[in-house]
Amino acid sequence: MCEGDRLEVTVTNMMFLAETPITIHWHGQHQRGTNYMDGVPQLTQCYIQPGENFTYEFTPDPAGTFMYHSHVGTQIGDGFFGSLIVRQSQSKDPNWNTYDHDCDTPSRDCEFVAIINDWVRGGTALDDFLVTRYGAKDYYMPKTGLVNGRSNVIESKTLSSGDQTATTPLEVFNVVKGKRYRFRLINLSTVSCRYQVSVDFHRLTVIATDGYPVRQQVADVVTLFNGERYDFVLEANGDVGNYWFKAIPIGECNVDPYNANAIAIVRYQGASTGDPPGQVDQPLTNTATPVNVNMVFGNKAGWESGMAGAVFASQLKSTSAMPNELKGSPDYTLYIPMDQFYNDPHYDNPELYPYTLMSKYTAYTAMFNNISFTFPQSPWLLYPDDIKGKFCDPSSTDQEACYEERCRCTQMISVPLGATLEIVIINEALKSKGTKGHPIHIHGYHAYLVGLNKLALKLHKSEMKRRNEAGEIPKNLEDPPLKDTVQVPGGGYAIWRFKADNPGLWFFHCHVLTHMLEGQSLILKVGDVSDFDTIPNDFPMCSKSQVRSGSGSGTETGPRSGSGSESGSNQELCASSALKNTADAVVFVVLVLATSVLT
Ligand SMILES: [Cu+2]
Repeated sequence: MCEGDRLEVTVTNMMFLAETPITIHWHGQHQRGTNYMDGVPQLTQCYIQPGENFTYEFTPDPAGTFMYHSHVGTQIGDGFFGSLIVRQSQSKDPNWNTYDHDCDTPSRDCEFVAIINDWVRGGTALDDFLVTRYGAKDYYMPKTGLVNGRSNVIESKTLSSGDQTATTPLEVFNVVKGKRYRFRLINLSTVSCRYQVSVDFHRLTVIATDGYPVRQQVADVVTLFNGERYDFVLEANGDVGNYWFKAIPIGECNVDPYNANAIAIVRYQGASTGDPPGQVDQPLTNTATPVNVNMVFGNKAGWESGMAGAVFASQLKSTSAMPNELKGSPDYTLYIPMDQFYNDPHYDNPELYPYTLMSKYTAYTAMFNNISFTFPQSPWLLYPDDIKGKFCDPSSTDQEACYEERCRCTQMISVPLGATLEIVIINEALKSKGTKGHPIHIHGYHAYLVGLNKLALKLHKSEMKRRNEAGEIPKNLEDPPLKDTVQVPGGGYAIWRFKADNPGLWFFHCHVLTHMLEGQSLILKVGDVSDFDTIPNDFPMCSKSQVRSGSGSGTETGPRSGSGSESGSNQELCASSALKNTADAVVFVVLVLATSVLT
């Protein structure tokens, strides 16, 4: 769709058999004025129960590469997602001239979307999740990666037939020699699958991340962590032929014998329809020192730990300067430490977790501020009076005690509307095995990534605070990139700056779904309840009789459910790829009505 269009999507939950509720989040969209359309269950809306409808309506902002996905459980792992591409006019896109716009055949608009994800073998219902995550890891780990829902080996998700596989034709990106193509990469993995993307013997010019443009950065490999997007331009300047598009996982998706490679084909016009030559397990490049944009940090501290060619996310440059009001001392600096413990006694209580497969103290529990998040009993945005005082923050918990025993509560951090913020996310890695990084996602905002580094194998919050207050942390306060998701390395930090000018309740969480579910989440409350967006009168409350139903009651534009098709006269011009179901397990029906406005 185009910038300025209105998006209206009616979701019908038809998962009667699974009795599973759903919601949809529009990842990276600011929802300014429409906090209640953000799709976080038990925070901004009620669950959409089987048989119920919900209509999301908002004007997408900002423009760029985004996606929609379920925000319930690990439903993303079943393919409950799609891309949301918001295009911009020539005058507004600083990188407009880096790619072509006249690819008449076979790709009309010289653009491709590539959603990359891990195909998690285990079921994604909570029971299966617990058993497989904490008991039968072999079953749980992905052995397959997908590009737009396709792979040459897709394993069955059924427990009883775990060895069965299916194949699909691979995704093919058809190009014409001499043209320049914009690729929009999205990582929607469930577990901690970081993907290194390359196209054999082609260089990639990175032009945007998380929807926002950056100055051109040439790369041979682009790494994406869960929830991230990178846009690059591929110039079809090779010999006519077929080339592998490779998304090679690192981390827990690439531990022998698990290898969730995700592959596709870049095919030149005039080439055969066969597979490209060569192996798919490592990038092939003509460059002596390959450049890896957003490369994962190694086990040593610092940027200089033997990683030639690494360009970290914080080293990308925005195409516009950071506002002056964010360059000075911020009104508030929030230090948010995180870690993963494995000492939760709850997991060994058979009344709470009746799974004999789980052995003692094997369960990781991810958290912020040593607190595992629990969802409120009802969506606070809709029922602010119901649950006053039922929140916690670091000051209301014994932080030292929480290092030893798991603390669980509905963590909320409040900041005044309009304040300038610096959020220092610290991956302490004090107790976690290894030094796993975490991709942290913020709702409602993009923030300037002014700093990112790995300082040590372990990094206590107090040490990070001391260094930051002493001015020892290098920062780009001129033109840092805007991000909504950032990978924070183990023993390292990421520093975000932004103005808290979007009031409401915004989820802030790790985008590794298993970590999010364990409690690596919190609520950022911006402003007071009186500052929040007014909830429409017909907004569904958590009572079945009040939920807006498929009959069209309470709607102002007529019935919205059920057809499963797109409509709107501008679809062909602009919005045809705005909503693209990319996996075969999508289980809902959408009706999209997109209308262009005068621009
Ligand atoms: Cu995490």
